[in-house]
Amino acid sequence: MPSGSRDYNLTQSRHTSSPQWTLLGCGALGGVFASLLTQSGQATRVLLRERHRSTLHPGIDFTSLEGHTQLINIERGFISQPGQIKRLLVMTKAGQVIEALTPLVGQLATDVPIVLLHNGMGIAEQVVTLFPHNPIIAGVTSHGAMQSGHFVFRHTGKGETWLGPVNEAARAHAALADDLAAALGQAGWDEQIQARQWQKLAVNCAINPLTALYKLKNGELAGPRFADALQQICVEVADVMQAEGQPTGSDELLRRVMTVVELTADNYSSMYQDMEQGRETEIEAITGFLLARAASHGIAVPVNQGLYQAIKEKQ
Ligand code: KPL
Repeated sequence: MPSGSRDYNLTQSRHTSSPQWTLLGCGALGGVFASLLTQSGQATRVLLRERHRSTLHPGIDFTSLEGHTQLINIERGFISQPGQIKRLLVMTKAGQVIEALTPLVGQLATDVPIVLLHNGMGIAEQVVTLFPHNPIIAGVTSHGAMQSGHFVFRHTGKGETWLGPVNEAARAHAALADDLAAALGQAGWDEQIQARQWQKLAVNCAINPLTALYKLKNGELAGPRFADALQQICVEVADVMQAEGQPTGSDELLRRVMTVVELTADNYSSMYQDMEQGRETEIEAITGFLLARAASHGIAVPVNQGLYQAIKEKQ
C-alpha cells in the first residue's frame, strides 16, 4: 500500500460475547494499541467513560507507521456496564488509572489479569490494594502515538513493549506478551519488570519535562543547549536508582536517553502533547515519583525538582 493511502474497508473487530482484550482508556496510545490488536485479528473492545456515551463513534481512524489510513470498526462499551472481561489492558494516563479502575471493583472475576501500561511508577501498588486477588501486570512500551482528533490516531514510532509481574498471581500470565507481540511485532515478558520501569522512568524524567517546557520535538534535545541539563538529570536519577537497589551509572542512563532522543527525533513527547491539549500531565507519576523516592533516601535532586515545579506551574 503506497504511503499516505486511505482505505475505508472497515477492519472489523470480531464481535464475540466476550472479547479477548478489553482496553480501558482510548487516548493516543490506547487508540493505536486497540487498532493494532484488532488488525491482528484479536477481538478488542474499548471501555469508555460515561461522558462519551452521547458522542458519535464512527470507528477509529487509524494511520499506520507506513502512512496507510484505515477506518477500524471497534466495539465500545462503558465502564458502568463493562460486560464480561477476560483481560484488561489499562491505557489511561497514570493520573487516571485509579479513578478509571475504581468502578470495576467487585465487577471483575478474580482471575482476570490487569495490565498497566502508563508512564511513571507508583500506581501499580495502589492497583494491588484495589484488586488484591487479581493478577497485576506492569508494562513499559516505547511505541509512539499521536491523537489528532476524535478517535483519530497515528502510530508514530515502532517501539518495544515489556510486561512483567507485580504480584505473585501475575506470574502465570507470561503468555499475554505473546498475544501482544502478534499485534505489535514484538513484546516480551520480564520477571524483573521493575528494572525496565526504572529505565523508562529515567528516559521520561529527561525527555518529557524539557520537551514540554521548551515546546520541542524529542530530537531537538540532541543540541548542545540541553547537554548539561540531560547529564544532571541522569546523575540524579542514577543516585536514586542506586539507593533503590537498581544499580546503574549516569553515563549508561544518558546513553539510553540519547538513543531514545534519536529514535523518536521527530515525535512530540506525551507530556508535550498533554500540555498543548491542556490535559493533565503525568509529571506526578514520573518526576513526582522520583522526588518521593529521593526524599525517602535523603537524596537531593535539584534539577528534577526544578523541572517538576516548572511543569506544575505551567500545566
Ligand atoms: O515515552 C515517551 C513519552 O513521550 O512519554 C518517550 C519515550 C519520551 C517518547 O516520546
